Amino acid sequence: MGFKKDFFWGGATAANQYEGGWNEGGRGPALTDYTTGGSVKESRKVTWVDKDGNPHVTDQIPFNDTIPEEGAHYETLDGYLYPNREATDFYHHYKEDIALFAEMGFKMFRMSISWSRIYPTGVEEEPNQAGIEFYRNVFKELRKYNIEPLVTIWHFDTPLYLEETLGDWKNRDLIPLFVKFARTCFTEFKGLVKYWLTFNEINNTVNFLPDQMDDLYYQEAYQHLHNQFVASAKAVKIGHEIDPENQIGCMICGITYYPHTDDPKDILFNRYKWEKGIFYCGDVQCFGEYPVYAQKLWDEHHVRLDITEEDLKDLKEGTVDMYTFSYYMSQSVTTHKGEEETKGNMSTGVRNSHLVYSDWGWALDPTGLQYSLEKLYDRYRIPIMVVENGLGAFDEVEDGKVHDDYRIDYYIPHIKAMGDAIDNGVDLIAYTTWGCVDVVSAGTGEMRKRYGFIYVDKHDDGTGDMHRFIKDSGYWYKKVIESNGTDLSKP
Ligand code: BGP
Repeated sequence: MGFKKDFFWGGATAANQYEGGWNEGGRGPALTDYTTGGSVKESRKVTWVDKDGNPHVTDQIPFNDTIPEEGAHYETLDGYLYPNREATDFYHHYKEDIALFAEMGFKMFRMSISWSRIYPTGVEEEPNQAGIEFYRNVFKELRKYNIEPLVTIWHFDTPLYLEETLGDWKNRDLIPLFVKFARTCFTEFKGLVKYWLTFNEINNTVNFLPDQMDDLYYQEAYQHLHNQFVASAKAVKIGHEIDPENQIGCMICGITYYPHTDDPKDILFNRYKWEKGIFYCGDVQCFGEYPVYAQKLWDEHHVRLDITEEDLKDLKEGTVDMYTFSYYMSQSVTTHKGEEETKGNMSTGVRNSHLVYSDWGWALDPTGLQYSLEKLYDRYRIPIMVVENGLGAFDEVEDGKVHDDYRIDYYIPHIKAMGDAIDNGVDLIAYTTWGCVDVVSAGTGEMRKRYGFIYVDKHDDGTGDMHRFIKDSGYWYKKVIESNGTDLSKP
């Protein structure tokens, strides 16, 4: 069996981490433009001034970034670098980069559309034509090489104006604004783009929330998610009306959870982790209604959601065509105290002695990918894509080359795991590796956490001439694609 003949091999990126050109072509700012660089030890910050003009620097609170005071606004402060602004400058290098993707034989390229490039504040009546033109040129360039675009409509970048004036996604006024944006994308790029994802890693909003957060925080997080579910469902419906050929997916951050011990309490706890962290979002987006266990999750934090009859109808009518997810790690979870916790950005859970951890504390676990693929396909029975997977690592340039064997060693068992899942019946149709070209890290804002098959000369201090070249892993991936996943041998 193995990979299907028309399997989509490729790579993935996101506008806020890759595109740059933050203040060009009529683009409006997004919150990521006011988020500083950080590291595995030092969290990223957002910078802002209060109504009296006093500067503030606060830790970025993922998925709830509204500034705490009325009259405050995000501001650039001296002494800080804002790496997402220029990122690795796809804006000015897209032709070169797409030619490199083509050289590696990509069949699919995942990217996102920056909302504020199409609607600079989010509230304009008419879209920014220069923004539309930019993406149209990109899609035409991809088509020139027969590379299928896979487009994420929202990848962590709401226009700043909406963050400051409406308070982000906990305000349901964002729903019609997003729907307008999505409609514009479906209309303008009809015939150029067929595969779409509505919200990137939509489950992050609650999956990474510690249980000890207060009830208000949970109330806002679940409302935020509900508003995104409705926005996504409406977009799916409109996308199908505009072009029945469109295939539209959800996108879930796919962590594989394991019970750390055989204590039945851990087995049950693990099941709850899957429900809250992974299934809650997939169930709503694939089945069109809230699962039975949702009430329990809300009750745990006294959450009372604003859900209208119309919302329930929208959710039913806007179910997705594909299930897609990112996969970087598994996590072992336990109810027992005193176990050694893993230390890494975005990761919680306890150390699994069977696994090796990346320099950023992520548990490397290809078997976990097979486990998730089989479990998720069995639940949803719709085509499935792995739209992010990869190794963030320190790369050294030697004589204009990067010998990144460690990255090849990472990919080989992950690709084998996908092949095994396919052999066991999973309808896997695409694999787009994360950060196929070096991009700014979402979690830490670093450049030195590199994932790419393509190296970009850009560094944490903002220096670098942006020249690009293919690393050893990129030449290896080319062979993998040519052989449709049958030749994984190392050079
Ligand atoms: C996912 C995001 C991506 C990406 C990736 C790697 O959560 O969808 O945007 O960045 O993780 O994470 P990081 O960049 O923190 O290494």
